[in-house]
Amino acid sequence: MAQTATRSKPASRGGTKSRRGSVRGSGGGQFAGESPELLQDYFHEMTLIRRFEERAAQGYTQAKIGGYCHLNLGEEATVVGLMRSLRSSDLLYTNYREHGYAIAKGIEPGRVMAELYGRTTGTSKGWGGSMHMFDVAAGLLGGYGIVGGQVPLATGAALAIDYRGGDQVVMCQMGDGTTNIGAFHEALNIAALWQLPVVFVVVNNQLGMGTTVDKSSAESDLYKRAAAYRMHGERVDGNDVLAVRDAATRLVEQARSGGGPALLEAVSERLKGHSVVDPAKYRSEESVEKAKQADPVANFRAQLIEAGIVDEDAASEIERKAQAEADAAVAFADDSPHPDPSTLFDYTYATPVANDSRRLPADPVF
Ligand SMILES: Cc1ncc(C[n+]2csc(CCOP(=O)(O)OP(=O)(O)O)c2C)c(N)n1
Ligand SMILES: [Mg+2]
Repeated sequence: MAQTATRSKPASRGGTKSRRGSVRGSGGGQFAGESPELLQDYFHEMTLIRRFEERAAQGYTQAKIGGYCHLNLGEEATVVGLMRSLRSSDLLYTNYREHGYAIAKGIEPGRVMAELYGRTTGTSKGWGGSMHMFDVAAGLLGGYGIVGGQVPLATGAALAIDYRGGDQVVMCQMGDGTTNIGAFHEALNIAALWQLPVVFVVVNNQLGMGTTVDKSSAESDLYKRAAAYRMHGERVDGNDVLAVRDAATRLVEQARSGGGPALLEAVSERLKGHSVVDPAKYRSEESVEKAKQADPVANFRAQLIEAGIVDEDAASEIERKAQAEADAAVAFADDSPHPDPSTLFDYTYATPVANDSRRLPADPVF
C-alpha cells in the first residue's frame, strides 16, 4: 500500500526546555518532545558531513584523491535521519555516494578520508576509494560503484538474517536513477515474496547524473513502485532530519518485527554536480537557486536558533568543532602510509587466487 508521509512544517517559535530535558509542546513547535542535546547532535553530524565533503572536494582538486568521488552535499539530513533509525548491529548497503553514511554509521572520519586518499588506514585499506568503503564492524557492507549492484546483495543479506533467525535489519540505500535498473525490481520482488527484513531507501535527489526523474521514470512518484510488489511504500521530505528519522525508524522496526520489507523515498536536492568533476552545466540557474534555498544544514541551523535550542554562539561553536574534525580527518589521511603495491590483490578473494589469467600465483604484479 502506498502513502505519503510528511511532518507538519514549522509552526512556531521560541521553544523552551522542560525540566525533563525535552522541548515543551506549545513553545517547541516542530521540535516538541525532542531532546535539545539530540537536536544539537544531529546538527553537529550534518555539519560534520558538510565540512568533510567540502574538504574531500578540495582534496580532489589537490590531486590527493583519485578515481571517482561523489559527495553527499545537500543530502545531510537524509543521511543522518536514516542512520539514526538503525542499531549499530544493523547492516547498511549504499551506492557510491556514501562518505556521509560511513561517518554517520560510526566510522571515524579520519578512516573515511584515508580511504579517499588511498591510504592503508582507510576503511578498505586504501584499495577501495570513494565508492567502495567497507567496514564489517560498523555494519557497512559497501559502497557500490555499479548502479543497483547493492540491491540484490542487500536482499541476500536480509535472507541470511532471516535464515539464521537474527534480529538485524538491512537498509539498502540507492539513488532515484537506480529504480530503473533490472536488479532493483528482481530484488524487491524476492524481498516482498519472502518478507525479508530489508528497508529499501531511494534517495531522490531528482537527478541521475544529468537526467531528471521525470525524463527517466515513467512513474516518477518513486515510492509507488513498491506497489508493484505489494510492498509498503512512502515518501518523506529528505531535507527534514526528524521526518526521515521517524519514517525510517517505523519501517526498520516493522521489518525487524517480521512485518516485511518497505520502500522509503526521501526527496532532497543535490547541491553540486554528480561527482566532483561535474560542473552541472545542465542545471538551470533556477534549479540551483531552489537547491540552495532547500539547504538542509543551513535551514536546520536557522530552525534551531528560532526555536531557542541553540543561540548564534552555540551554533558557531558546533560548526567550529565540525570544521576541526574534518581538518583532523584530512591530517590523519595525509599522514597515513600508501599501500604497498604488492598488497593489491590481498583482499580481493577470501582465499588466495591469482587475479590475472596471464600470471601464475606468486608472479610479481608490477
Ligand atoms: C550499471 C551502471 N550503469 C551506469 C552507470 C553510470 N552511472 C554512474 S552514477 C549514475 C547515475 C545514478 O543516479 P542515481 O541512482 O539517481 O544516484 P545519485 O548519483 O543521484 O546518487 C550512472 C548512470 C553505472 N555506474 N552503473
Ligand atoms: Mg539521483
